[in-house]
Amino acid sequence: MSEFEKKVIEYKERINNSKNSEEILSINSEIFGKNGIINYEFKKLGSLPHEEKKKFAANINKAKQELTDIFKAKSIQIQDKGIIEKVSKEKIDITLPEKDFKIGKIHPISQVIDEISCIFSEIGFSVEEGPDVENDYNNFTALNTPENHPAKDMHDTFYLDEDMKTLLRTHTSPVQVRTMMKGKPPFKIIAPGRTYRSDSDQTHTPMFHQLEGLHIDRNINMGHLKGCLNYFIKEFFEVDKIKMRFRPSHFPFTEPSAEVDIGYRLENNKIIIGEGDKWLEILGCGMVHPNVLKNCKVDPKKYQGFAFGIGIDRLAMLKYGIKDLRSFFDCDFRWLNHYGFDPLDVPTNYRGLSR
Ligand code: 2NM
Repeated sequence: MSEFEKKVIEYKERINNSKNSEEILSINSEIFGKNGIINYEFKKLGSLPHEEKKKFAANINKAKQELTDIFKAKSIQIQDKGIIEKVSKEKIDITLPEKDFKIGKIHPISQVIDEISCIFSEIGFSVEEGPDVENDYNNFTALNTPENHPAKDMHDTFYLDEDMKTLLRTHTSPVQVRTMMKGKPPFKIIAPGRTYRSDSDQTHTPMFHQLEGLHIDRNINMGHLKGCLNYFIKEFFEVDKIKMRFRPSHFPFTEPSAEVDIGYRLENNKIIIGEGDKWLEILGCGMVHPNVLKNCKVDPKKYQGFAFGIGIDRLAMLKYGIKDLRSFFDCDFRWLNHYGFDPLDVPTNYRGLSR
């Protein structure tokens, strides 16, 4: 056996016994590198007699191929081992109990928005959203609000620039404006979301939540509005029958306009909705003003419809017996743990909205 053949056997063994990629790479350069044994052997070719050259070269190439194959196989083996080791280190035992396990809760306002969306989706309304930062046109002008209207006053509206063109929306109506502008009638949407007014006391927070609805089609009238609201209030309070009354009112964007009261009574200081002789104001509504339709590129000669606006926070307080409006925004974990909802218990109509 030649010196070269002995070396080849030795290297095969060393490759097979190598433990990691650094080791195998250094062996690789000892074999195939510039000063490696393969090159060293090939250099001897020049001094050999012609008839021996072919056999000698073939012998080197055979060894080279064998070493290459072993090297490749061993490399893959080392790589796989590395992956297996890494994965087994990263493995977590999901059957072990978590030490500091805290379950999150859904905020009552989010819960109520989900409930309301669910109720209206059942009768064909879809949910639309828009930005909190609005322009003066979408928030006021398009909605038929005159330039001198008190709502536009600095005391009520948070303006974000000096020329009073950019503001925090004071209601979600700009969402309806955007919806009408970008689409074609009929429209049947609700728009829940955050709204802002410069007002802060026991019953007002500067950020609050509103839900507005809009139904525009060829022959929509106040009968449809009454039926829709009657259905909504019954579903929301999860009662079979409710008392409801419409009082004439005024909004720039509707004509005629009304405020809606629902009947209730008190039992041990708890509000019972649907019976009794007390009245609670819960929402504003009306038939969308023709000027609003015109401003939103809807032809008032062909289309008409109703709109309504509800304060979500007060509705949530009523339904879930929350006494202080400001507690909604205190971010007190103990409060949320008590009043919040199970994240996996999503409201649905068929199995009940709230449990
Ligand atoms: C209310 C009361 C009455 C209302 C009107 C519109 C729009 F964009 F269609 F003109 N959206 N919402 C509306 C009508 C809101 O809130 C008390």
